[in-house]
Parts: sequence; structure tokens; C-alpha cells
Amino acid sequence: MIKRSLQTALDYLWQRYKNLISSNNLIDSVWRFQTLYYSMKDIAQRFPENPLISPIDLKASEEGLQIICLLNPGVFTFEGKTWLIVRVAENAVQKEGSIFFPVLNELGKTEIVELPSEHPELITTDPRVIRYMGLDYLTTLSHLRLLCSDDGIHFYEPEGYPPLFGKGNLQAFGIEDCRVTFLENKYYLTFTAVSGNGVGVGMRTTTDWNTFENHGMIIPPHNKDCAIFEEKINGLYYCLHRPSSVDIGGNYIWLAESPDGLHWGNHKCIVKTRKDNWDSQRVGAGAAPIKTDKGWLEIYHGANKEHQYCLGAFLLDLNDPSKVIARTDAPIMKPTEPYELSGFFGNVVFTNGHVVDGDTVTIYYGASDEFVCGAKFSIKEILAALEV
Ligand code: MAN
Repeated sequence: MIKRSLQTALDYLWQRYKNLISSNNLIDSVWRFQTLYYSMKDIAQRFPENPLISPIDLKASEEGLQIICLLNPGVFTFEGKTWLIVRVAENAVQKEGSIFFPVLNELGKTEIVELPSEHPELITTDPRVIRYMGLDYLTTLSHLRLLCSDDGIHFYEPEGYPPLFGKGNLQAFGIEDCRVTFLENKYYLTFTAVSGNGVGVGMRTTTDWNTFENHGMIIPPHNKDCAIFEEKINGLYYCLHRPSSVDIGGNYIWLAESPDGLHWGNHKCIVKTRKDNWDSQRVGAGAAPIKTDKGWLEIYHGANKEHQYCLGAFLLDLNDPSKVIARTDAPIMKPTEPYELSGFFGNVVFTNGHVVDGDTVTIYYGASDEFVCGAKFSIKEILAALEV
């Protein structure tokens, strides 16, 4: 609490005096203070090449649709390259007097729905959602696209790896925010499956990224942000997931276990929102937890009432992941750069994919729900930021 108030005060002072400090070229200690302050504020080292991929870099999946957002990629390594499975959100071309949005029909074909733009029961205040006559729809339809890279910075669409689209009536509004877990020679893809029936967790598995086994919906609505651990613990599969409880409860992170990776039980609520904090409204898991000698380290997102999305971290016991050992008090990353502050849905940094190399975790993240970006963290530094 004290640390947080101190940080708010420092934040204010820095915003007020940064120009003065740089123009007067003040003594070294001021710069040391500045460095210290910045490290308290955000410990992410963003790629200078950010944003790495923008909507204009890819082609729409079909005529009549346009790519509005590229965001929240799952990440994996395959055949010596870094791969992203990017969420591509497309909308329909708009015309005066109506609102158009794409959905998938039972056959998996895109259909454009038209609504009158002036209607007493139409609410379009959130750019992501259309509320019409008491029902919710999405302004965009998302599918998942595979991109790969030799250096982790420059990504391209390889030939022979077709995109993944929603299938069936539980994915009619699209598939989003895919996490990828490599476990026992198989890639597990867990993603948000959206339709008029609700928002749940869909799963497909693959070994070659060409043929996929479809496991349907593994966790029913309302649920998202499902990340499967990359190792079994005491013979069981584990995952983090995020149900949303409408009345009693909230948007909290839960843990579940499974004998086969498909059927999940023994659910436990492990990480909750924190009142008046940066993660006061919702929390959700990022990618699969990272195994460290201190415990399972998870980078998660949290949002406040103003829908500002930041990243934090928590640590779970290696042997019993339902025990939360520690959690960061302040965010380890918050929206600060122009591409994180404004875009399709500004003030958002959101991650669900990373690669680990020794002490370095490289996250790929959605900025402002519009661009794909990259940043590095030192695992030691994240561990040092945890509060017990
Ligand atoms: C939700 C999801 C994410 C999105 C954030 C911020 O958590 O829809 O895909 O990035 O909101 O809009």
C-alpha cells in the first residue's frame, strides 16, 4: 500500500518535472533516480521495432472483410523458428444508416448481419461489442493466423499453413487469444470460442500445424484465458482458466486438473482481483506458467475500472500449484508507448504467448488491441518484484 502511494506520488512528480530535468541537464544522481523510478514503474524492455505487425501487413481472409486488429498471439517454437498464432479480427465494410458485422454460419461460411444504426435498443459504446435488443454481438470476427520468423522480430506468413477459423455453432462469432502449450510431443491450442451461446474455451491439438484434432469446447461459458501447464504434476495435467461469475464472485483466475488434458475437474479459485488496485476489475492468465526453481511463474493481465490492461506476475508452488506463494503488487508492464495508449481499444497491453531462453522471457503482446508487439523481461527481475 505504502509502496503504491509512493509510486503514484513519484508518477506525478516525474510527469511534472521531466522536461525541467532534461533541459537543465541536472547531476547524475537525478538520472539514477529516474532509472530507479522507471524500473519500479515498468520492467519490460520493449522491442525498438515495435509494433512488429499491424493490420495493414496482412491480407483480409475474404473479399468484403477488412482487418481491423492484429492482437494477442500464442507463441511456440517449431522447426527451429519462432511462430505466432495471431488473432486476426476483421469487420465488414460499413455503409450509412446501418451497422454491419460478420458471423459464421453452420457451414463455416461468413455471413454479414445488418442492423439499423439508429435504434433505441442499440448500444455501441464499446468498440468491441454491439448490444442490440438485449443480446451481445461482436463488432469483429476473429480467426487465427500462423506467422513465423527466424529472428523473433520479422514475421511472415509461410506457405502451406492455413489459418484456423471458428467451426460449428459454439464458434460462430470467432476464435480468439490462443495459448499454445507443448506437452508430450503435442501442441495444445486453447482459445476463446465465442458465439450467441456464450464465451467458452475451445481446444484443438496438432503435431505438425497442418492437421488438427478438434476437441470442441473443453470449459463452458463464461470462461476464457485458459493456459495449460507444459508439464504434468504428480501425473496430472493442470491449467489456469478464468470463469466470470455474474453475481457473487468475479473475474478470477482458477486452477483445474485433468487425467487426460481434455476433461477438467477439482477447480480451485487461486488469484482474485484487488480492490482499488490496477487489477481491480478482472484478472486472467497469460501463457503457460514458466517453471523456475522458485515455483511456477505466471505472467497475467489485470484491468481496472477504466479498462486499462496491465501485466503482473504470481508464483505457484512447484508441487502443489493451487498454493500461491507470491504476487507482484505493482504492474510489471503498463501501457506507456503511443501504440499501447491509442488504437482500436487503447490503454491495453495483453499477452498470452512467450518464449523462454535462460533468464529471458520474450513476450509477444497485443497493444491497444490493434498491433502485435514484443518485449523482454529478466525472469530474475520479475521474481525480485514479487511480494510474499
Ligand atoms: C478481453 C479480451 C482480450 C482483449 C482485452 C482488452 O480481455 O477480449 O482479447 O485484448 O479484453 O480489450
